[in-house]
Order: sequence, then C-alpha cells, then structure tokens
Amino acid sequence: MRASAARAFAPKVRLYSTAQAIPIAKPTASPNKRSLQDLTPSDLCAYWDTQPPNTAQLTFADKLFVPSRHSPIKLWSASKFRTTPMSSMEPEVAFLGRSNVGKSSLLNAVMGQDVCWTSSKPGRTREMNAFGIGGTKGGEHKVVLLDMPGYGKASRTEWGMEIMKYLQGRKQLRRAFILLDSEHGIKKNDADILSLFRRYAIPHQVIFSKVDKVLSRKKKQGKTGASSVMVERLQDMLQDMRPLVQPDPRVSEGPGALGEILTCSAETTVGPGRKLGIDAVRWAILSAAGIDGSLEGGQLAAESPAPEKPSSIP
Ligand SMILES: Nc1nc2c(ncn2[C@@H]2O[C@H](COP(=O)(O)OP(=O)(O)OP(=O)(O)O)[C@@H](O)[C@H]2O)c(=O)[nH]1
Ligand SMILES: [Mg+2]
Repeated sequence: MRASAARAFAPKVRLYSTAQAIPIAKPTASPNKRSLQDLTPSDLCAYWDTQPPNTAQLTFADKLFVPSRHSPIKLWSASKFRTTPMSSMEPEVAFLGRSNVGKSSLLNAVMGQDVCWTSSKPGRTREMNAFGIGGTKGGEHKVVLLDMPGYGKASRTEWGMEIMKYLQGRKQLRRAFILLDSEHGIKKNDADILSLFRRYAIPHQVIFSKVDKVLSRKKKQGKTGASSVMVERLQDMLQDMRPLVQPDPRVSEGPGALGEILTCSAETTVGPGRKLGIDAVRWAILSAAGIDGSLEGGQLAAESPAPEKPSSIP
C-alpha cells in the first residue's frame, strides 16, 4: 500500500475520533490485489447491529430496483416542507449530506437510471425530489426515495430549517441516510447534523460515498482492484467511526445511528448495471422500508411492518 493512500484515511478520522489512532502502515512490497467485483458487503461495510445481507437478499434487492416502465418514477419536487404532498402513504427514505458528496449520483446508481441531476459544482440539487421505486401498472410504489439539497457550500441558508421540519414532521419517513465523503471524513457540519438526528431521535444511517477514491488511487479506467491492505484499512476506519456515530449512551443526547455503516462508489462499475457497494445500499433501503424479501411463488410473501418512528420526536 502506498503511504499517500494510508494518509487518506487516518488523519481525517482522528479529527473527531476519541478512539486510539491507527498507525500508518509502511508500504508493502507487493500487496495482494482484490478484484473490486469480488468485494462483498462484509469487505466494504461494517455491521454491528445487523447481519450482512446474503446473496439471495442482495439479488432480491437488485431485482426490485431494476428499471421498468413504472419504476423509477419522479413523484414530486418541493422546496418547502409545507408543500410536500401529504397524501402518499408509501415508506420514504431520504438521502442527505454536504453539497457535492454524491447524493444524486448515488441515487442514480441505486435506481439504475440517470433520473437525478448531478454536477461537479456544489449546490446542484435545489429542491427535495421524490422518486417511486418498485411500482407496477396500477400499483403503488414500494418505497419512495428522496434526493435532498446538500448543506454547506453553495447551499440555501434557509435549507437547514426546511430539512429539520421535514425530518421531524414527515410520518412516512423510515430512515435518513447521511452521506459522508470517504476521502474527507466527518466535517463539523456533518457532526452537527448527526447530533441533531440524535437530539430529535430521527432514525439514521451513515453511508460513505466515493469509496473508489480511497480504495484505489488510480484513474477511473484503472480501478479494477484494491489491495487487501486497503480493504483492511477501510474496515479499521469504519470501526474507528463507531464511537462517532454511536456515542456512549451515558453522554449522548439521544439514539445514535444504526450500527451499520455502508460504503459505495456510484462511479465504479463492477458488472453489467452494477456499481460498487450499491447492492448493499439497496438492501438497506428495503430493510428500512420493512420489505424483508421473503419470496413465495415468485411474489413477496411477507413484508414485515414498517418500523415506527420513535415517540420522542416532538
Ligand atoms: N470518484 C467519484 N466521484 C463521484 C462519485 N459519486 C459522485 N461523484 C462526483 O461528485 C460530484 C458531485 O456529485 P452529485 O451526485 O451531484 O453530488 P450531490 O451530493 O448530489 O451534490 P448537490 O446536489 O450539489 O448537493 C460529481 O462530479 C460526481 O461525478 C463516486 O462514487 N466516485
Ligand atoms: Mg444533488
């Protein structure tokens, strides 16, 4: 592993970490290469409170997100919470994070279609945009995904208020996914949002975006593999994140994030229609929506009831 690659992880995590810093390993002569398409959720993600999805669950999730004539479908856009449609009952999950962290790109990868606008300039998404997934002709959508405007650079100043109104007031919301940039780690405004989520008991989960940037330093076309050392270091980084996303309950303002951190790359293809780590994100979305993937005669047999929102939400 190259020393520069090691530096990409360690200092940023230490910034807010209370855990012991991880020593930076010296480069090894010829690190074992792992093919990116062979990396499993257990390699890319950390699961403390949940089980890593198995192959059948990942396949089920991938199938549900396959684009069709009825999915994905743009349902609505809103710039203010009070203008969001209240009639829909389908479970919703929202994607939040700093401007330019890769929310819209991630959602395009998840939905298998470029339905969200993306840009290299921060501040591209200006409204909440809702997309329905898993719909059939004449049928309701199974889950609604929300692409949110980013916070921080080039964001609307009043957006923070609207986002909190949505997160606290939206009955259909099952989970907020907060994206953090793998290369930059947790910044002050990310830490502030995580703290707000805890204070208002909003169910949330962390996803690290752009993991290609830390798994491999090569240009896009050369990104076919990652060294075993880098995969181990990614796991170390995720373990280091635990006290930050799940602070000690004795000092925490409220419930922490789900004990499951995902990493993915919306721009790394690992097979036909497959991007790195996106299958695990799809499974996490379905789990949040209470769709467990039990199959019987080709139909979904059982959908566990959607988790109730904590009663402590004001
Ligand atoms: N290397 C790499 N770049 C990515 C990835 N995902 C997104 N990007 C790039 O990051 C930039 C921002 O992507 P967006 O998806 O528009 O980010 P966003 O969070 O929706 O941004 P706002 O709407 O402005 O808040 C674009 O230049 C993308 O090409 C990824 O997985 N890897
Ligand atoms: Mg966007």
